Amino acid sequence: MVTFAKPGDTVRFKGMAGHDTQIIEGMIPEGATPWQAKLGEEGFVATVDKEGAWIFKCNPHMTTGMVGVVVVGDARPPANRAAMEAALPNVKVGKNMVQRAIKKMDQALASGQSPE
Ligand SMILES: [Cu+2]
Repeated sequence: MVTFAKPGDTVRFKGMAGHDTQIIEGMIPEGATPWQAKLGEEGFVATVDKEGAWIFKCNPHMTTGMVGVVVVGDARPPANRAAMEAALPNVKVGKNMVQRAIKKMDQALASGQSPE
C-alpha cells in the first residue's frame, strides 16, 4: 500500500483489531518522529511531520507483507530514497517485505500517482 500526504498531515488507522502499526527503523526521513500503535489501537493517528518516504509495518503480519508506505511532499524520488536503500541491510525482520514496499513505492511514483 502506497499513500500520499503533505508535511504535517495525519494518517488514521482503522480496522485495527489484531493489528498494530510501527515505523521501521531507518525507513523515515532524517529527524522525523517515529510512531508506534498498540495492538488493536483503533483509530490510531500518526503525524507525518517531515518530507520524504515513511515505511511502516504491522508487527503480527509483517512477514506476510503487511507493510505500507506514505510519501510525504512533492519531491520525486523522496529525499530519503537512497537512505532507505542504505538502511535495508539493517532491517532484522521481514527485510524482503520492506524491499518489496520500496519497489511498490518506486512503481507508484513512476506511474505518476500523486495526492488527490
Ligand atoms: Cu496486521
